[in-house]
Amino acid sequence: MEANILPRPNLPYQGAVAAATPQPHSLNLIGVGFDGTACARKGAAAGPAAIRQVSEDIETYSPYLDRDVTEIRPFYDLGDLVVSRCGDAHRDWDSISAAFAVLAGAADPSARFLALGGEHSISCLFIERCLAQFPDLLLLHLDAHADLRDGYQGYHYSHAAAIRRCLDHFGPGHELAQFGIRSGTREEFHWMREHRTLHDELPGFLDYLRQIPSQRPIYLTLDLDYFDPAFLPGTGTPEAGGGDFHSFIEIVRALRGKKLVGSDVVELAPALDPTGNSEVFAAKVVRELILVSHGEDGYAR
Ligand SMILES: [Mn+2]
Repeated sequence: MEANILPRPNLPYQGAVAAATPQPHSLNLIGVGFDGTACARKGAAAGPAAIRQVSEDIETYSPYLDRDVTEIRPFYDLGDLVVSRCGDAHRDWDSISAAFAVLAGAADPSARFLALGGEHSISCLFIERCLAQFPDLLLLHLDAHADLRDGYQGYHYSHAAAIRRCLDHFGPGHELAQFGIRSGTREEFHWMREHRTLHDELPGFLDYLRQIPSQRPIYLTLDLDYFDPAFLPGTGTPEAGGGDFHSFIEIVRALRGKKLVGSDVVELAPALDPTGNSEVFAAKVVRELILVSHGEDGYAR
């Protein structure tokens, strides 16, 4: 199985222990540097390495959660999933998918993942695993885009189809809730309204999050273009009118005490922001997700 993982990261995310295999009853960070179907501007392949590197420069303590990544149970950084770059995004996707199947197949069901993208299409690998594990999984989707297209530009697993590919595996007990969406086709917006998945206002969304039973498994997929490009320009398909860091923190705080069983942070394209601010922003977002993935007892849920 180690053959499917790149050599251990020289520099794991700050506070993480480098590991070669997914660790049970623990949070496991893993990078997937794939941006093969990115339609506008590529560069998300470099996201995981940038987040790890700048994580060294931010504090381990979160004043928002009053917790410190050095004080929770050990969490792990597996490095990056091997991504072939043959130039054909279809074949590259197949290789990622096969590598993930080996990794997930060997992982104990209690192993939790926090995936670092890469483009948004990679999320469905991790979400599919959680949908299979938890018949009542709630999928939270923060994004600028609806990502409900049934494929895009010839790619079934396009990043513009990230959520649609997850819906392919939805059962009757699964639920989708979306926030931040401000771009899509008329059909996508009709679908979201018809299925009442889209939350328009932050206060209402926070109320919705707070009423989630503490034992209900939740997966959070965060496309960084959820944030306004004024704050985070380093992403492939920026969209004006987005959220700020404070809105994200309110969401994270509403998830405290909940059962977050998986998450991902995708679409950071470091080269698109020469100031370097976007990757620092993303590393801080990841810190909050690491912390909120652990219960008050310090264990991953
Ligand atoms: Mn997306």
